[in-house]
Amino acid sequence: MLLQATRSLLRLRVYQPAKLRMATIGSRYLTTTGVSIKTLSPDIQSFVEVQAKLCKPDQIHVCDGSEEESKAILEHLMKDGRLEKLPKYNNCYYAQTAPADTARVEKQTFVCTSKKSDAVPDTKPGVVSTLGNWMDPPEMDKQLDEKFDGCMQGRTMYVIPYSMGPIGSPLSKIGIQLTDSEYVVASMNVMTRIGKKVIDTLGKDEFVKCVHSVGYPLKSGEKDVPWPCNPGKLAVVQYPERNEIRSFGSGYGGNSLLGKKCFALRIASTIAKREGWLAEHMLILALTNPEGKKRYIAGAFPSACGKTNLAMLTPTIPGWKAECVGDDIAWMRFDDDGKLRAINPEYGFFGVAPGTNKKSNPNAMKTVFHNTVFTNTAKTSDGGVWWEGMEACANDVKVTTWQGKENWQDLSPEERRDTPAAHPNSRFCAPIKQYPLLDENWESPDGVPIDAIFFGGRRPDTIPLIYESSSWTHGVFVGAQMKSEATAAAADMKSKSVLHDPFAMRPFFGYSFVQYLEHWLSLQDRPGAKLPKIFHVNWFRKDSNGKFIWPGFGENLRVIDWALRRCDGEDIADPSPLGLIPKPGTLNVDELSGVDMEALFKQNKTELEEDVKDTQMYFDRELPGQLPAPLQAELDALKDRISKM
Ligand code: GTP
Ligand code: SPV
Ligand code: MN
Repeated sequence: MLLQATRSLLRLRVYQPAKLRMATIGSRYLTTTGVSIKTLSPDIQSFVEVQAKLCKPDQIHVCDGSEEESKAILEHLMKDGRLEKLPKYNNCYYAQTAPADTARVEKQTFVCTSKKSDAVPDTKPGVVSTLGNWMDPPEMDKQLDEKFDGCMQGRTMYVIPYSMGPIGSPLSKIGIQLTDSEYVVASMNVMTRIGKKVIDTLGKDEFVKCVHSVGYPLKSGEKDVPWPCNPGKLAVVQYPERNEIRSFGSGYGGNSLLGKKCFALRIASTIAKREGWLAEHMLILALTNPEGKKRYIAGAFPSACGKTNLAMLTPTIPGWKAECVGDDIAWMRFDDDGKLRAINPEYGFFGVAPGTNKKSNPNAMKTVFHNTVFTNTAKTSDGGVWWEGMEACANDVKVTTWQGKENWQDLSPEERRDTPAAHPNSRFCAPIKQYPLLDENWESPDGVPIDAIFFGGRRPDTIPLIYESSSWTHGVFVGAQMKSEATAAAADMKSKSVLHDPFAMRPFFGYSFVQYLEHWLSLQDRPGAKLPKIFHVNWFRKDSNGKFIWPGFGENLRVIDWALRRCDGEDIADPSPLGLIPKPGTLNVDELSGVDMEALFKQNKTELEEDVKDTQMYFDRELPGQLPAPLQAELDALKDRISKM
């Protein structure tokens, strides 16, 4: 035992705070650093002990969330060569993942409930659901126990207490993530509120148990690899009935930052259904018009379809103000007045880098060049980063790709197009507090009142720039039939194919889509509920040359302006087969030239017929006989409207 302890001490690579302690974990003595394990609640202590016994880390560190700790973690990552400091910016770092670990992996993501139909709808015989993967909890436990057995050998187990939502807010929820990745600790420190202050508010509250391992144990003396991971054994598993998450084999993004999609969407959506609220894949934005009227909107677009960019919008119509509340996730509850109020449970941006520049998203460019970790972007010889769509580098600057290939700038234009310098899912991880235009209520424990919800996706054809749903039920139908081109945000989805992605939640449902639809529909039965209006937008329609017709980004405000005027009851909408669209001349296109508005609003009968046929087939395959009747009625009504075109 003494030998073990001495070995642990010798291996101690994390910073050595004044207090080094020993704790008995199972039959072993382990060095522990940071906050004393003994000060944690008995429930947390036993959670840590059980997992440490299984994962067999060399030592344990309980995060206190201090500056000093954060610095030490970054130092550690740099010493291991896993992070590189970027001298061009202020306190920014660069990381490269393994080529096999660059995005979420949907096929290996599971929701484990005792009854299968609680996790995924019953599909037509022979059809594999695209709405999530289910496994019986004991079977999954068996598989995971084998994977996790000894998986942290040679590494430190970090215990991260974190709050989703402002610490102490009645709307917030607490998680404890165990991880063997310092990169994950550094990222969680940006994306969530972590540390001792969270523990202090914990009391007897329940917490979500999160265990994460890169799945790459080190034998004694074995040298670590640059980016440890284990893609062959990857599994991202949610147990909603136990408030538990177990993730193995990946160290990047939503696979490993468990507060984000795993907790704030998959687990939280099940809690939300139980408690009568919503946990959604939505941005939250405050907009103030030139008359000074302020409204909040929420928007659900699938991964890499424009949430962060809309959340950071820079108005192009004079007199407007746009302030950010959140860019990815909204937790929404009704208040006593029946108003739906949203909080952003996160504390940072984990944003897509490519496409971001001073014109498309000046506010992101003001936010990300201090205290930020960049992952899988390209790196430049002047100590900075670069990605496709960013302003060109100076002529003498050399570009190294996300895979470490040097002198990318010397490739031919064709080669550069075929082998992008930055991975398309490369991201910045930056504290939200650095955003220059945060809404004054961004951290309000009561949340902000939502007046309109926008659904949308990447639709190169068929779908107009905007249409409005005619009722809450129609709005739920609009969310249910959402489709979008696949993007690089998921590793295993074929890019450019148009997939169904209802409510932008396909990869993030924590419970069956059928029950989810029923839950959404039921909100209108709430006495006194003042429901937001629901719109569908499409920034991504293309012309015959494959070019986006709509300029997008800041210009999207023009579309939202129309929607908000609809919220004010203005008579500016005409019926159309899909829904209400702007009466001619009511969408503000002042100072905007060269945009084919007709092409943006065109509804083509053949295209729409194909589209509804596909939607009907989708429901028949994925949830035969289970689509709530009001939604089938909406689909039938839409078919009827199209047939009359
Ligand atoms: P996740 O973080 O994966 O959930 O993605 P997101 O929904 O936040 O998407 P994001 O705003 O990061 O945008 C993804 C990509 O779409 C980026 O390359 C953007 O530059 C691009 N994009 C965003 N908004 C627009 C738009 O209005 N028009 C066009 N053409 N591209 C856009
Ligand atoms: C998404 O894919 O929607 C993301 C990135 O926001 S990740 O956190 O990896 O899920
Ligand atoms: Mn985003």
